[in-house]
Amino acid sequence: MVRRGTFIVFEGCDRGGKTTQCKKLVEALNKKNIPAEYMNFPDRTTAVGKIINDYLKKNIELPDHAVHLLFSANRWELEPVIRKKLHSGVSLVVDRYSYSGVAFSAAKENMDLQWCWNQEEGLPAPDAVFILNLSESASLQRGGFGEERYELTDFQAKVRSNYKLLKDPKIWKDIDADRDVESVHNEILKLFEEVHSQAVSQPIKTLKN
Ligand code: FDM
Repeated sequence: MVRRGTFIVFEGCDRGGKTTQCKKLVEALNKKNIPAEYMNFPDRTTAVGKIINDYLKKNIELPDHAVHLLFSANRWELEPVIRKKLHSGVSLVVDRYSYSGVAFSAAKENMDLQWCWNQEEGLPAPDAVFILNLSESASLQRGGFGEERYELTDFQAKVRSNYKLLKDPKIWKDIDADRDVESVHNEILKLFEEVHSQAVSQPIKTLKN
């Protein structure tokens, strides 16, 4: 019987090193002959992802609820792929997922956190969420924000507090991202091994309300 892959999600505010750490983890796992692949949300290459990209680049305007549904639809578009890969024994290292979806959308005026979360119900649940926590001072040292929508200090502060509301202690692993890349990577690798040894023999869980 093929043991299923482990589903890991990386979350956290901008500049915490999510993408670097995701890619380093995949590389390290493949070196150890553990099949693993990188995925990221939003996936801007799909039909829905192209609209999201235009929105983030400020080429188009859309109502907040509609945008939230598009980000969610982007995950639903790839839901069959996620399940198929996990069932075939491939571990997935995913750069942002439903937690970003809810934390960012609910940081806007008049957006209800529970309504945002409802759209995620039924998606595959990760075995662990690695949240890269970057302090304000370390964040300032890592340079300025880019030009995309949401890249604003006040908005990111709201996102940060929304993440705290979404924290599920059973699967949430807080990681101090102020440290150098290798130290963070070594901790992540250790955490992955603990999660992987349990997850492979369990069914894939589903996000619930
Ligand atoms: N973002 C990301 C959302 O607002 N909702 C979502 O569901 C997801 C996955 O999109 F500001 C935001 C987070 C970020 C922006 O993400 C683009 P990347 O990781 O910078 O491409």
